[in-house]
Amino acid sequence: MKREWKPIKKYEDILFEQYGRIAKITINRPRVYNAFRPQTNKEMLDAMAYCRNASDIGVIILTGAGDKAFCSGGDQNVKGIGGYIDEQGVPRLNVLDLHKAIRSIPKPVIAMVNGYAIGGGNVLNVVCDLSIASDNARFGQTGPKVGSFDAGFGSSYLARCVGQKKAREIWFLCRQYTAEEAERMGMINKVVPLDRLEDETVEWCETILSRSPMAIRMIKRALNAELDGQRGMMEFAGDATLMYYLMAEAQEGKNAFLEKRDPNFEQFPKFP
Ligand code: S0N
Repeated sequence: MKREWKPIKKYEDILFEQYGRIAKITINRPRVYNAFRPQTNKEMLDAMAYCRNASDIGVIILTGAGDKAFCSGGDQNVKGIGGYIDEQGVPRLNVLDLHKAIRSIPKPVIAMVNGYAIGGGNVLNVVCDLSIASDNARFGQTGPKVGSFDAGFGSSYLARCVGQKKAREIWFLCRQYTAEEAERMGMINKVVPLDRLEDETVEWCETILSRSPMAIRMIKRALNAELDGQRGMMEFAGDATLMYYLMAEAQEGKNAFLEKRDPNFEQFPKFP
């Protein structure tokens, strides 16, 4: 089905569009197989911040332009001493900020993998909450071959998904895996023919959108907290506070203070 994606904001390296309550971020650098440079990550971070604040957006799709690549990782043309060189000449690894944003946003992020997901491109796939791939997709890490590695979520969360032995194989050997292999090992959720990729992904989005947003939010937080340590607990706890603020019990405390009276917490039930 042909959908009319409405542009949200114009950028240089990405497309940022919306269809109903679904946002789509497309890395639009097909000439380099959608490799990212600091500018690309800066723009994706800006789009993610928009999605976080927009109450009419409930789920985000991350994909690449064309039918060759989802993302081929860091743009080797701008790799310099200390990182990927931005337009001011500063070396950056700001893709790590994007990883944090994907994990932190309290809405599901789905990787729609339409071709190669290699190096930092596969890390992006791994970091997303869910991954749906076309049957032409290929997955792999290249770090130890091209002078790089991701010892962050690209290792730890990958190992949670595929197991320690497989994660070590993926990183030590730097092989490529087919979409079917990636699905079997738990690196992605589903494989579909390329011409079904967007339909399938939008169907998953619509199912998620029909579910309770607070329940989805809390489950994402809980699943993250297990790996994310104190930061994960902080985000989980922040949402527990949000839920408490929504209760009459919390409002009674604030109202009593403003009305200069003692709070009446007796009225609230003590659950077993
Ligand atoms: C994707 C591959 C396998 C496709 O092979 P194929 O089909 O033979 O096409 P090519 O002719 O090789 O490529 C087509 C054109 O695209 C350009 N290109 C491809 N990838 C890149 C890239 N990453 N940077 C720049 N250009 C790229 C080709 O040059 C070619 O253009 P022309 O025709 O003009 O020559 C194959 O292309 C491939 O293997 N690509 C390299 C993939 C790779 O090694 N990527 C990893 C790079 N490193 C990282 O991603 C590290 C990420 C990082 O910064 C990081 C660091 C710390 C912590 C976390 C991270 C993180 O991101 O996770």
